[in-house]
Amino acid sequence: MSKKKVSLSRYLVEQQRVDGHIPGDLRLLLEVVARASKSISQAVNKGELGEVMGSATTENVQGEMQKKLDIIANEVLIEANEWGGHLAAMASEEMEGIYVVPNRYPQGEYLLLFDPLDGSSNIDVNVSIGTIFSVLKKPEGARGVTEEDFFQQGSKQVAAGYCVFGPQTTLVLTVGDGVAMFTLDREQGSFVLTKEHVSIPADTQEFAINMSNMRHWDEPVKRYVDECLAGKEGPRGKDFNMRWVASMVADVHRILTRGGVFLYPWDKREPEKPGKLRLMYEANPMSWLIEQAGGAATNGRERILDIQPTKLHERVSVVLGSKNEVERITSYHTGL
Ligand code: P6P
Repeated sequence: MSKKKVSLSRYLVEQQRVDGHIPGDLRLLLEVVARASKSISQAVNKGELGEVMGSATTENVQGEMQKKLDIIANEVLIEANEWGGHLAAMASEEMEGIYVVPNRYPQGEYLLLFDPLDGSSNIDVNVSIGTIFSVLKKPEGARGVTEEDFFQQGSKQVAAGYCVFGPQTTLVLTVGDGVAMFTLDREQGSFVLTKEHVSIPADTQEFAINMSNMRHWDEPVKRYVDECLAGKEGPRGKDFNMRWVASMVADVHRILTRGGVFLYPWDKREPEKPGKLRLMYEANPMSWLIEQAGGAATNGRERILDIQPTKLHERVSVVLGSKNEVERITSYHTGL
């Protein structure tokens, strides 16, 4: 007898009812995000057939040329979530300020943050991309909602995840009870549980970094990568493999699936910036997933989830993945 298929809805109901992990409104929010992810997957999968490829004429708040699909994904997430009564406001990589739920809809107690389509430079070359999301609670007693209400440490997240649009469309989620993966069954149109209690090996022989930036790195990163490249004959006594998809969702998914370490460190190209990746809607959700799967995530010196944000789009240096590897890299930075 084939194993009974557990849908995302059933998993969330059980997390709500059996484990008491998530209130009804949070379950509703996650169902809506999953449904929006299916719509984004459909648009992404159309490729050239959907006339949504190529750049739009606008730039986003980061000054990056927006791809039409970036804009579509952002709109899908806004429209799917604004009317449900579970959210107070949203924040997106594609929007400068927060989006407060319009008065015509009931306000909820959650704050939703997202990178609607991360890795968008890969859209035109048909390489995996994804939607990253993070859920916070609106501060108790706050009347209305302001940008400052979003400035909470990543350790305050109540849910986090991503949906990777690759050979499969897979939703990866944590509500604080480990990491579960749901693969989209296109015939049924529903996400089906395909892996839970995801666990990352503490050691690895695979690192992910954009090697073309080597001359710009700080010494601790150069030391770490040089030791990996020295292989068996070097101080690590083992050979390493390298991967770099240039799509954080794809690189993190590989690490959750088979281990590894991912680095996007500070480099001297833009010394005033701590790194390229954004804290609130890229590093924080990915770091919580990695920690929930037994891995670690630091900015090279401190736990990413402990960083106190001061700006919505602030950037951060990221080292995440197999615990022992992250601890080694962090020790090279701190000397501890
Ligand atoms: P680079 C995609 O643009 C992104 O924000 C992450 O998904 C990815 O890890 C990184 O930037 C890739 O950056 O400099 O290698 O193109």
